[in-house]
Amino acid sequence: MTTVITYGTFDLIHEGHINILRRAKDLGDHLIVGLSTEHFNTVKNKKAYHTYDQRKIVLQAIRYVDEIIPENTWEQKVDDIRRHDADIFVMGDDWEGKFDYLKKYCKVIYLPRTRGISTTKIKEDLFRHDR
Ligand code: C2G
Repeated sequence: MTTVITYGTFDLIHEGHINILRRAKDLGDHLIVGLSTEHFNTVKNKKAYHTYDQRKIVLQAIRYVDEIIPENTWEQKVDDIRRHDADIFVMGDDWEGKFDYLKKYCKVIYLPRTRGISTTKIKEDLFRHDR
């Protein structure tokens, strides 16, 4: 069984998130998502609209997601990869190169981001009543 792992906040789920989750799952048999907690969002200087529990409920309903673990720190990835015996680590290419240190533990793949959509853009458009 090929286990794939990826991480993110996954707030206000949109097709960019779905695209990366689908492509990540297509690389293996079992996809684990490290879901950023409120604490870690603060570390990332990110404010999620939905709470961890709300974002987890949404992720759990996505067919590509097999398992969800909390993401609390930058440093936990090595332990996660070892503990879950992950074969492939996937992130969008906005993170290109940032996680190459994980190549010692598993394959590292950066996939092209979906252009034209982001949680920030959704919030800005709604704020401007563009949509
Ligand atoms: N993504 C994408 N296309 C978009 C938006 C996001 O492919 N238009 C991808 C990102 O590249 C990332 C995943 O969707 O791989 C989740 O994105 P975010 O929820 O914004 O997560 P991020 O803040 O990048 O957190 O330790 C890693 C961090 O937790 C990543």
